[in-house]
Amino acid sequence: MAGRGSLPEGSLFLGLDSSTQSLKATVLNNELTIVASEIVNFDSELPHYKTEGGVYRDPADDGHIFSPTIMWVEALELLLEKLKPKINFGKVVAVSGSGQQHGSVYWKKGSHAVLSSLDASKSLLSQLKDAFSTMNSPIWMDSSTTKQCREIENAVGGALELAKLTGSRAYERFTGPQIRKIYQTEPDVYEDTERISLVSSFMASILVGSYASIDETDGAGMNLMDINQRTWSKSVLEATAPGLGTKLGKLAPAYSTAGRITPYFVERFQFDKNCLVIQWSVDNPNSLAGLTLNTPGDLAISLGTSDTVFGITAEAKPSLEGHVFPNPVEPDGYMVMLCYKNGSLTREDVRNRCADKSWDVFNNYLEKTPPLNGGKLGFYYKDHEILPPLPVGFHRYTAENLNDVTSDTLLEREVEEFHPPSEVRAIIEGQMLSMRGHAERFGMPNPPKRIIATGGASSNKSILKSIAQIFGCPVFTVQRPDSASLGAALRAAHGWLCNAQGSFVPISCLYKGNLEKTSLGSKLAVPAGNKEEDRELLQKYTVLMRKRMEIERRLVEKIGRS
Ligand code: ADP
Ligand code: XUL
Repeated sequence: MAGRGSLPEGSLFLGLDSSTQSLKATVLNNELTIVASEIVNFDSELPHYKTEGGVYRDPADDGHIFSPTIMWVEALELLLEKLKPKINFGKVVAVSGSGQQHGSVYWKKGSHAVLSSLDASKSLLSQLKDAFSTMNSPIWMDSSTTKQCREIENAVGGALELAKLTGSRAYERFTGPQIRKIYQTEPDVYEDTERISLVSSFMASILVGSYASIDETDGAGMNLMDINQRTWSKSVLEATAPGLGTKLGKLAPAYSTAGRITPYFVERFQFDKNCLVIQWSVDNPNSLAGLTLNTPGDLAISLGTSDTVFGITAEAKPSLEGHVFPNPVEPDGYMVMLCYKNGSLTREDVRNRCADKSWDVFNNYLEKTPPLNGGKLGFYYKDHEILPPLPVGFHRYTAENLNDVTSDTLLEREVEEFHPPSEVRAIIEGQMLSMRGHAERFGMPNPPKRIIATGGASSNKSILKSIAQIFGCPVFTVQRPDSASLGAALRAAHGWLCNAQGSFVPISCLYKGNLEKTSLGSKLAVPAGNKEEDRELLQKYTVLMRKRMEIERRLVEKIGRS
């Protein structure tokens, strides 16, 4: 038995991240050093599904975006095959994971029997391909449930009431509105479903060979869980679909154990039969764990497929904007978050149109255009945006009297296009100004003590430089941009320790006083400018940010979803 905070010598902890475009793995040893990592990219390594960026977009139903459920199963098998030569699975004492939030899986009646009797001589794909009542999983990028959102909000007394109850007003991508849409438009599918999993609990279910619980943190992204009680809310369940409670099963805290790994993985991949599966949770909160975010003044910015901004808070104070989720590693704490749909894929679009499909050219343009971009403000929505709720479309403006920093009444005019280098700067500055404006409005730290950047685009130093200038604070990064799978590996260790101690143990016990010797420590990537000219620039960005928020408000009034 290990002492408090210590992990068994030679043990390994596996963290997986089932995200929009890929399935990733990070393996930590008992000193919390990364010893292996692996990735399966859905588009390029599983090309037979013909996904783009891991998803399908329905041409006949605007905003309907989904992924083939079985692709995630095949990816799991492939990832473990790729990881097999790199690590000894027999040394893995605990595995946990992270899933893209909100996505849901519909298990067909009778599937539990299939799941609990997997045959190690056959592939998972062949055994689970008929286990679902619908082959496609609605995912977080979907925005086709506005009607269902309004119905659920109205049934519980309005948007703010729903936010107070569940942590967020109704959002199209949240699982409750998605389930209601299936119940209304495909009643046979709903009827034929014995269990609804989230991406996270779905993957955990495969590993334990039984239906795993939805964890409380991921549950907060459904518009179904009472955020204070951490139980399903009866009134919202009733407003969503009949008989829903029995299809959801029980909730569980993220640090609890889902079960032991099922014999399938012991026989096929030589996992130890005592290997624990710790509850899977959701990606942004897993990143919060992986970034060891525990100071209220810190802000994290994740630049993955989605862009998110998040921090921690002691109390849940939900409002009409942003989301409140339980903190996955701190039972009494919460995290607050903002989410943008037009993240990396929309930046890639600008890169492909304006910068020869190359990040080097993109960065060169970003570096050679001056900060503030001569007052150019761009709004780039390649997909229907979440924040603000605006439809597909690009809007470009130039603010005119930017040198008058005392003026809050900048004049702007709408323009057709920017030349390529300005377009590149406009998409980066625009997103960071929006993040700063909304984070301040949501009551997140202003200015933050520091920002920790993560996600695929956080490897881009030129983008990090803009973040530091616009927020006026230093920007840190962690060893690898994939903090969600790192966080999942750390949570695997945390769950293992809680299990060994027989009760909750603070996660910091694992690394207190030792963080810099582990793979979890963050490093300064861009310092905050402290010269007079940096302060002047920050002031001008503040003026430009207010202008942007004002234009955004007008756009929402004119063309926004309601
Ligand atoms: P996910 O949220 O699906 O886990 P990732 O965090 O893996 O996504 O990020 C993937 C994205 O990272 C890609 O879509 C790509 O656009 C972006 N990316 C990778 N390298 C760079 C770079 N040097 N500059 C900007 N973006 C990058
Ligand atoms: C969060 C959200 C996205 C997904 C991406 O609410 O919708 O960040 O979690 O995987």
